[in-house]
Amino acid sequence: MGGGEALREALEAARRLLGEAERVAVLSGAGLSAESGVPTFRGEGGLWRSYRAVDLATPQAFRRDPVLVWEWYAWRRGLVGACRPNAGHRALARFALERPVTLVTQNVDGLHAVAAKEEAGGRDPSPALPLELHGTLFRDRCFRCGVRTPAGPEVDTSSVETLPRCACGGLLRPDVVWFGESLDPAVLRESFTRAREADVCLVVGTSALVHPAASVPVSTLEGGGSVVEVNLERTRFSPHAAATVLGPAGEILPRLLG
Ligand code: BJW
Ligand code: ZN
Repeated sequence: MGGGEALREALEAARRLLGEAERVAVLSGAGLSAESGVPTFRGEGGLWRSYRAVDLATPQAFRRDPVLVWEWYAWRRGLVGACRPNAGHRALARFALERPVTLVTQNVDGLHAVAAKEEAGGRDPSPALPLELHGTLFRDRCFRCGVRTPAGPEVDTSSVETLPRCACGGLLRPDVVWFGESLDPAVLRESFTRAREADVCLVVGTSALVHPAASVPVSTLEGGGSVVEVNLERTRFSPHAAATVLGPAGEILPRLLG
């Protein structure tokens, strides 16, 4: 079977499953934003190819060297802040505005929300706003008391004294979830409940290696639903998917959901 024919068949199977589904959950990962210019974590050009996660994305790293960690996040805020949603985000936003869909994302880039607002026009964008499992780059949280605040102006990373601080005196940090940290229990509970109730979980652009996020589609399977996957390559989840559509999310999603 040629590549073109395999793609058509997978797309057709996926479209049929989504067409028959009453409720849909979506789990997105970094691959969805790759075509917007946001770097992924693993694989070619991925952030973890050039940077060590333990030096940057753990509470221990922040305790050891908050300036280094903030330098990395200030750089990423600049990079991601200049990116725009792509056709994949837009297709998902339209889909969620029209159907009973819950978007769950591991991404911290805020691009689902930008697409939701743009696609909603004057309507209420909330059905297309995602549950953000790993938080967001564009909010701060106190490393001492946990209070959340909108991200301030550009962070001055010249020394620990110039880093942003909470009213309690503690250092602020980006409100993302680092390795070894718990995910927000309310967001986690809601994500798993919605996934379990879904007839189909659409898994887009994630290597499905990081837990507990990677277990969201497992919950759909446990609830009797099926999984449709969109990725450039097969993942460890592919053997459990009813359909795996191989290709760039920005091209596949509009065809799948249009
Ligand atoms: C495209 C594409 C295109 C590219 N179109 N596709 C159970 C088992 C084993 C380990 C654990 C476990 N439970 C907990 C753990 C430990 C740990 C973990 O999972 N480790 C594994 C790596 C082994 N988990 C945690 O620590 C979590 N906390 C937790 O569970 O707390 C309780 C606890 C604590 C301690 C011990 C036990 C329990 C927290 C995880 C936090 C993850 N944080 C990060 C950083 C966020 C902040 C930041 O951005 O700086 O989140 S890591 C990074 O990985 C980021 C992502 O959200 C996450 C997932 O990555 P994603 O989205 O899958 O991206 P990639 O790059 O991996 O994949 C991209 C995919 O797209 C690829 O497949 C490409 O092919 C594809 N693609 N272009 C379509 N155009
Ligand atoms: Zn504080």
